[in-house]
Amino acid sequence: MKKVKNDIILSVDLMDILKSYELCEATYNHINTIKVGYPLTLSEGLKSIEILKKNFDFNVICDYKLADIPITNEKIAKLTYENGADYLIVHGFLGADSVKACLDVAEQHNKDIFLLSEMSHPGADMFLKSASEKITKMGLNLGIKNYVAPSTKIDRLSKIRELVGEDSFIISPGVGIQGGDPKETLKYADALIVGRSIYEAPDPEMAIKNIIKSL
Ligand code: OMP
Repeated sequence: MKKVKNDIILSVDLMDILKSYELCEATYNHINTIKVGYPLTLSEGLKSIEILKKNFDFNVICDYKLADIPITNEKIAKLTYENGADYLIVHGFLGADSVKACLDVAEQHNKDIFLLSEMSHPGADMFLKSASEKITKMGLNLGIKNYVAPSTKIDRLSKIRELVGEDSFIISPGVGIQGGDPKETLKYADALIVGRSIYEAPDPEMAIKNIIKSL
């Protein structure tokens, strides 16, 4: 993963390209990486990736949490990279062949993926938690260097760090509104994913500055 400025990835989960553009305009001095996903691209199309990437020179992580059979994952990954995404978030519970399909497409485009090891919401404890260490080890066997792990469950985040080692890059969602603590999270993660605490704030630039100050 390329260096994430100020260790903050802005999650642009708005459903309007103009509002997303304004959000990026207000915050781009403080960040170099954004995450977009279904909310924006289903509303405004895949072209939203290039619009934000080109105008602000961002690295873009596309969050589709890919979870399908290999051939379908392959098609979605191809479309996403062709439309400007630098990274794609991929679910691991589908197994090695589905993840490998994404990795292969990433390599063909000189891009990369993030493997979702475990999730930040309470419901993830029902099924995903018991599989997350196996998923992470599968990722390591596939040579994956980038992982997503939750800031809301520091014990799980630290376990995943222990598994992947210091050479891997972990990005961590769930700080702020979901309850995770930014400073504590960065003891184990390389960067924070932050959405509503910034884009729902009355002054997004002030909100991002305050998070940076608190780290
Ligand atoms: P906020 O809770 O508004 O900061 O947004 C968090 C962002 O991270 C959203 O885009 C979520 O879809 C995403 N996310 C999680 O919240 N939890 C996870 O376990 C994984 C993700 C993700 O893969 O980005």
